[in-house]
Formats: sequence, structure tokens, C-alpha cells
Amino acid sequence: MVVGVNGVGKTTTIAKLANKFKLADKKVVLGAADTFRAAAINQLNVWADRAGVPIVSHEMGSDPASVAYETVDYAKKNDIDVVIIDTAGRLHNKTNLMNELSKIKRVMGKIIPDSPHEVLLILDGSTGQNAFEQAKQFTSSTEVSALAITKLDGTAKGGVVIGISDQFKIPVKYIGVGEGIDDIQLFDREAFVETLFSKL
Ligand SMILES: Nc1nc2c(ncn2[C@@H]2O[C@H](COP(=O)(O)OP(=O)(O)OP(=O)(O)O)[C@@H](O)[C@H]2O)c(=O)[nH]1
Ligand SMILES: [Mg+2]
Repeated sequence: MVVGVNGVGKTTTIAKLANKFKLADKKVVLGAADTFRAAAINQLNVWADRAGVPIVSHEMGSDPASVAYETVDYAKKNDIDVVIIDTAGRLHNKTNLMNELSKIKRVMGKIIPDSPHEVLLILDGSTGQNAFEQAKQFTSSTEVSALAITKLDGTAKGGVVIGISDQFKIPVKYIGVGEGIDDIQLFDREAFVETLFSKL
């Protein structure tokens, strides 16, 4: 399950992960549980096509939790290895969003107990201190198990994530380094710290 505020790179990161798992010979399915915007569903559909993986989607405005439920159900019936659920980054208000995320998480567990096995919080590396506030919000309503920092291909170095990872005790797993499907890397602490202190 992939969470984060709007525009941080959730959908793009999902596409990258889908591609990565597919190349590792895993069977992948995507769930378009960001039903808040029609464009979000289309965007995920395009990426699913590009990565060559199936997708479960309903029309805009439909219940995101039911999309998630159906996706996990599809995965179970079709022997899928990896389910990746896209979620909305914004709703009419923050409380709605957080309640919705809890609900999405809960319904998945009805089909596969203990799922989702990972809740990945996406943070935009160029955000600065506001990323702390985001981490606080999301960790209070869902159990975030890992972080991904996007947009590290620009001038941003994403140093804020060190404090976030430390304070919330959540490991950083991936970094995003571009808009393309291959532009994802496993987080490498030493390389990250080297970059932080390197001269441009
Ligand atoms: N340069 C760069 N751009 C990125 C990266 N990841 C995502 N983007 C861009 O950031 C923009 C937003 O990405 P999305 O994946 O749509 O973000 P989102 O979190 O799904 O946004 P919402 O669906 O609106 O909540 C897009 O233009 C992406 O191409 C990255 O690692 N580097
Ligand atoms: Mg999105």
C-alpha cells in the first residue's frame, strides 16, 4: 500500500516498483484505489500497460476500499506475488483521507490476514521540513513500515529524511531519481550520506 500527500510521486513510484518486480519474475497487480480523480486512474492504467501488469480499477468516485479488496482478491485467485495499491493524496479534508487509508488497510486484511505487508510512505525529497508534518499525519493513521524519497535527481538532497527516519523509526527503502520507469534505486545509506556532504 502506497501513501503520501498529493504530487509526491506515489503513482510514479508504483509504476517503477511494478516494473522492478516484473523484471524479477514476480507476478504483479496494481490497484487503483485513488478514485478521487479520474486522471489518477487513467495515469495508473497507462503505467500498468507500460509495465505490462494487470490493474484493478473502478470508476472515479467509487469506494477506494472496495478497489483494494478486489485487487487483493484478484491476487489470491490468480497466484499473484505482489499487490501494489495506489491511494489518494488528498480528499475534501485530511480526516477523511486518514479514515479512508485506515479502511483500505483493514479490508485488505480480510482476505490476506496481516496484509498490507508494507505501507510505503512517499516523501518528496525537495519538500524540506514539511515532510515531518506529513510523516506525523500518516504514521498516526496507518502503520507506515517504510519510506521512499522521490525527486532526488534534482538539486534536492533529501536530508530531511534522516531526521524523519530516526524520529519515527521507519527505514528508508527506495529513492526516486527521475520520471522514467527505471528511475528507482534501493536506498544506499553510504551513498546517500556521501551525496549530502559532497560539493556540487
Ligand atoms: N524528477 C522527478 N520527478 C518525479 C519523481 N517521481 C515523481 N515525479 C514527478 O512528480 C509528479 C507527480 O508524480 P505522481 O506520481 O503523479 O504523484 P502522486 O503522489 O501520485 O500524486 P497524486 O496522485 O496527485 O496524489 C509527476 O510529474 C512525476 O513525473 C522523481 O523521482 N524525479
Ligand atoms: Mg497519484
